[in-house]
Amino acid sequence: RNGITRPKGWTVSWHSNPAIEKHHFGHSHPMKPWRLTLSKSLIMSYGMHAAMDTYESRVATREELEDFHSEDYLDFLKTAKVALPDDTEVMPYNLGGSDCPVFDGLFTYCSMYAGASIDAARKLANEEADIAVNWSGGLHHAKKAEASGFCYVNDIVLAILQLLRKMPRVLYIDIDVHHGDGVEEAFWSSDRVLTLSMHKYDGMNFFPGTGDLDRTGPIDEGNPGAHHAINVPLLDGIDDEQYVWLFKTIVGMCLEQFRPSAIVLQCGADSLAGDRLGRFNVQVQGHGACIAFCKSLGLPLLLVGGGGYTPRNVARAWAHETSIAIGCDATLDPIIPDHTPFKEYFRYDTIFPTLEQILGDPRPNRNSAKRVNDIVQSIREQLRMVNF
Ligand code: ZL4
Ligand code: CA
Ligand code: ZN
Repeated sequence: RNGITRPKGWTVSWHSNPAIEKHHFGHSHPMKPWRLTLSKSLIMSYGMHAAMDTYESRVATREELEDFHSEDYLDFLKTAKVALPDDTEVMPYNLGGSDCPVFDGLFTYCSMYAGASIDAARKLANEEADIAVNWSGGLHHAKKAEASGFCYVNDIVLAILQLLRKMPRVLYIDIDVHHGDGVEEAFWSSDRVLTLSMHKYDGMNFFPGTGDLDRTGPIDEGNPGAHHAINVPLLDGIDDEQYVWLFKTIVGMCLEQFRPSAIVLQCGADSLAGDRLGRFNVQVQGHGACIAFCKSLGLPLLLVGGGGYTPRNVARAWAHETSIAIGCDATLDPIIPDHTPFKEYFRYDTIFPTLEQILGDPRPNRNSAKRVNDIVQSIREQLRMVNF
């Protein structure tokens, strides 16, 4: 127990900062940066930090943020006055409503999770790490000049831009239950980034309302980005078997046609069963199998967080996935260590809490075998138009 050692010749860089975790979005807001503290405490009580290169996240510079975001938006974000969320009088740039409140320390929060993703990407680009991890990142809805869905600065876009300085092609994969619209839009007209998002899609009834199967990129044939957006619209209750099969099949096809030089994987934990906002039945095992599959491809891999609104489930998934990145998952004791802080928190689920057993009401699976096969068939045809 606790004897986790660093595998020889294998480097995982881990980027975190307690300063990020102390921010509050406001009373009963689903996004709780504190879930990062819970995840970190689990990771550290297993002793996993000893097997990684650990870095303290720093704030991204103004210049780094301007790689994607507009100057006027950054000015407003930096100086916006803290205000109680008011959905009837949202400020410019979609700030100040209930989804994207302006809270104390907002700009520091955003700059820091972005700085962490940028540093993580540079570790990979400079070949100083095989896998880089930033669980505080993954804020995939943020636009060039607009906050959206709990996201203010798009750390993923900034990280991919760092990778593209050194590498020809990047595959972006998004297993958050929501559509990764901000990242998709940022690289909409590029053939150097293939974006793939799996998500619940129910028209305008589920945020952000985009991501149907036919959303494949710009429709003008001459546009380099044509066919370079892949969307996997799913219905409620999808289980591990269907989810992991879809993931491996589609990612496998992307690899063949696109030959990426690196993979950025957004590991939003709101696709897990029992999530406060999500509607899927994915377990920690299934979620982790996606991360393990990406690791097995042997490409530089950036893992970022994202959604996840049942904190104890988020902590379980990201601790498990950190162990997969290190390669110590097989030897990890499934019983959550007795000495872990917040142990009582995990006892809401069971008296002998484990890493993989999450609480979540089973939801009826609305995804038929035919539907799942039709999705793969359609994407197979789309990918025929993608050539590296
Ligand atoms: C809340 O309880 O669908 C915000 C947001 C705040 C506290 C009290 C305010 C009560 C659920 C959500 C009023 C809340 C009204 N509080 C929220 C169209 C909407 C307009 C806002 O995982 N109302 C907007 C965004 C999504 C909408 C999901 C996922 C991010 C990510 C990456 C973003 N927005 C309807 C909702 C609450 C709240 C309770 C909420 N907001 C649930 N879903 C949304 O992809 C990190
Ligand atoms: Ca997604
Ligand atoms: Zn989400």
